[in-house]
Amino acid sequence: QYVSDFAWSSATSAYQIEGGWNADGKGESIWDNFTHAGRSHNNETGDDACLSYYKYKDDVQLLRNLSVGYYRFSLSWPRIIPTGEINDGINQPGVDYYNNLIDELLANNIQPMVTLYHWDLPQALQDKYEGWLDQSGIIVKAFADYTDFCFKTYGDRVKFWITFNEPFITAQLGYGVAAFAPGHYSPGEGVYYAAHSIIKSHAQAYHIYNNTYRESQKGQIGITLNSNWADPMTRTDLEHVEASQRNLAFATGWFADPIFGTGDYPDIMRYNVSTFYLFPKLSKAEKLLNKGTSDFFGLNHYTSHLWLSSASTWLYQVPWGIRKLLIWIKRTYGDPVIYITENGISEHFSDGLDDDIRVNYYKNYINEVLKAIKEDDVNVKGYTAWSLMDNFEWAEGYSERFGLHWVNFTDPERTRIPKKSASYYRSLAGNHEFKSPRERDEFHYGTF
Ligand code: PNW
Repeated sequence: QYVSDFAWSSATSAYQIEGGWNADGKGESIWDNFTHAGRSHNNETGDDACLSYYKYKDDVQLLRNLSVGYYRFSLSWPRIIPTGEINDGINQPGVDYYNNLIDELLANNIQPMVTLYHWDLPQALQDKYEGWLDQSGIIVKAFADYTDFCFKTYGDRVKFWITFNEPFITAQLGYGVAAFAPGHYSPGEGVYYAAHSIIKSHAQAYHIYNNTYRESQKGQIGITLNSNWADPMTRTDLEHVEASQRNLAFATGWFADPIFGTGDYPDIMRYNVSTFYLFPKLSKAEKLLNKGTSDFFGLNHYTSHLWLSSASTWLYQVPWGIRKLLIWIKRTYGDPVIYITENGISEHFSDGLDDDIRVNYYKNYINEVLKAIKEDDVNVKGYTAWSLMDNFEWAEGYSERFGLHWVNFTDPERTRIPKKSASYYRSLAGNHEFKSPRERDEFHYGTF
């Protein structure tokens, strides 16, 4: 009675941990530009962050001590290709940094799970083409060339690729309300065009891998979507049930329907949006290109609407929400393989090593994942704790800590210390599989 081959993992992203923002020929990213303009909390930046550009070997030892078999990290596009366009040249020291990290992981028996785009677009692509707003095809081509280079360079050792992390957040926060880089304000219209070129870019990268590299490299490639569970206030009132469905379609279906479903945007979204704004169309050929372009459903899940809170204004603790969401994904998208690529909770900057809140969060959420696997037959193959260590939390700067390891940001060495949650997580991952006994189902899952 256990789930074997379960992938236990922990995650970070390049801009949030690396530092070395202009080291050894790295190009500027939209997050360098955004934070240097003072647009994050307290004028904080990722210029140094956790200094993982220099301390990656220490990070690998943290992972080893957690007993995880996988590490999810991201590649910084401008560290590899400074202007974003491959014809302008690559940056060899940046390429080597990831070669070294990957080799160090494998030498320690940890498999890399590599995200190709975790929000740090080369600034030059934003300046020249308006980044993801570009509809001419240039941005899609630039991303395709970059991913092709990565498959060619790292694919002999990397067997798990994620094209985009949370395109919803890029579109809405980056090009909608301007809370994230590049800080472009265009809610209601720009957001749909940004999403449009991201979906096309994802599909291109998938096909490049599929056609050119899959056979020899034998890896898998997919996308990671963020999704909150939207619980209807009552199940007996159709209006509330429909509101919940609408929320899931706008937040998750926006990307999941094109990639895991019909190839096209959800109808309900097109009808609602096109009443007020221009809503981009996917041609018949594009729909075919989108459909089925992910070997797994990468899921980042933190919260549901709306219960116990945390240090992040948007994050409420609702363990059973993850189980309902997993069941919804299974039913809506034809029972895909699911990897949970992020789950976790924040504390305040002043909080320390006794992170009981995080221990409880992981205990309760992972227990619900276990129920989804055992009771509901959801095909979950892996679980990833966000984050390996405290890091630069985007617009919130260093004010929120998500780490299993505590980082001393006033120490030039950025010392990392395991929190209570690190030993708790180790106790789960160290078994390499789920062995806990079944728990009885206390909820009723009949209505969606
Ligand atoms: C995700 N929201 O971001 C990202 O993938 C991580 O880089 C990040 O550190 C982590 O979750 C914790 O925030 C999100 O406002 C950022 O709803 C903001 C939101 C959701 C996810």
